[in-house]
Amino acid sequence: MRIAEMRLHPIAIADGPLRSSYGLHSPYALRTIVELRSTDGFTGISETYGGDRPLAALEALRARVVGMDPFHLTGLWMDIEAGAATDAAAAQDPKTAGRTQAWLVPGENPLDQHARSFAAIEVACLDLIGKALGRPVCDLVGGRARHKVEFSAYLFYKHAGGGGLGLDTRSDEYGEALSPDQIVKQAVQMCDTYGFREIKLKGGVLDPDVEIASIKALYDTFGPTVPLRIDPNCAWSVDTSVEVGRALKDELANGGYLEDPCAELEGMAEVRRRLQAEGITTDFASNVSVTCFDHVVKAKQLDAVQVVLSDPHYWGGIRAQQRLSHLCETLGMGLSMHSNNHLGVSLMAMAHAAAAAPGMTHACDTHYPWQTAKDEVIVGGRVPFHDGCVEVTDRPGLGVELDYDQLARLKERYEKLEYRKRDDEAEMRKHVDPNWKRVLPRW
Ligand code: GKR
Ligand code: MG
Repeated sequence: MRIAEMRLHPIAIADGPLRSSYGLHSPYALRTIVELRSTDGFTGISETYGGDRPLAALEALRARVVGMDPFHLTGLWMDIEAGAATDAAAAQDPKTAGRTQAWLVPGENPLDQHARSFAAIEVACLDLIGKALGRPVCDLVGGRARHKVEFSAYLFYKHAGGGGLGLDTRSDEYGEALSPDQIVKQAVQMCDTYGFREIKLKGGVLDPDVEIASIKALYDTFGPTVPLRIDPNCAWSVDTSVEVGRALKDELANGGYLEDPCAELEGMAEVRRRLQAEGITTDFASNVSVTCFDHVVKAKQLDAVQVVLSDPHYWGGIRAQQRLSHLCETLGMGLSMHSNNHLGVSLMAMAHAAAAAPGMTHACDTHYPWQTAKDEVIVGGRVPFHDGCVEVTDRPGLGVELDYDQLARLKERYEKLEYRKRDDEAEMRKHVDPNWKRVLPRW
């Protein structure tokens, strides 16, 4: 079996005005659907980051991918990693030089572009192989540790609006959420709809006192059996992180965690040391300071992070996710999963990756509730959740197929859009504050 054809489909999916320390989400999030067709008529698919840069990076692999045997993923990784020198060159670009993930929006970091491109091809190859053999993706990497993968409610402060533009505007399912009460309302609604039993709040948006009050209100509503996490994406200084950690010592206990309170591992290590000196043992998680295997080792040495956020999209795919799981188990670290706006193809890749990773200790993040059926690209519509879980069935590959009519609509929408990269800062200036700039730390 060989890969006969690679098709790249840039798409745009409606997204609400969600806030984070990066700024404001645009009315459409950008994604790319990858389709690989084999010489014997099978098709494998994957979903990854969208816009010009990720698309160009995948395009650059076309000659290497077309003609390859989809089983030969190790050689592909070696070639792509060797080419990562080009990423390093991109890192010298004055616009991004010296900048880590703390300073760049996800999907726009040149340092992990090679891992993101490889992951997109790897997942599509595994889907292709699974479809050819009639076996689910998780079986191709040794089988599953669990049949159901648990996800968490992912709450956002947001302005009124459901995303999309003009005649394509979505209704605002969750409403505005800029206060603790509105966040609780959002949480109750999301947990009722999906059955989630763990909750994450995206912070770094409002004054830390309001965010502390939001977590306390969630704790009062859901009680100590629902683990809570807050993630300000590095918006706080070391001192502020210590104050928040102190204020939320009870609320973030019992399986919860403080995620990327401040920038860089050294900062997180200091916050951890200072809280521990007061007897506060809250776990710290990261998807900003820990984005590759080297970082895990350093995070462990500094005791800066106790829970690593995996994500097959940028850690290098489903097999890398499994290696990360083994590494975290070896180092005695917990494992959760990060997410960005995505559709059902990504959701199923995340579910298979988590199913095949024995060391998952926390429910995975997902932005899925923020997208609607109108934007789903898979046959049969949205992936169902039961009790906050996605079932990993025995259906071949990822277990989903592309709906080509939907794909065409989402591509047409992408073509009409003026922007080609995620720029939450620009969006913030357009709609909230004409002078807004992302500053770290903000508080
Ligand atoms: O969607 O705005 C967002 C999030 O802030 C996302 O970009 C982050 O990558 O979910 C992410 C996180 O946990 O940092
Ligand atoms: Mg995070």
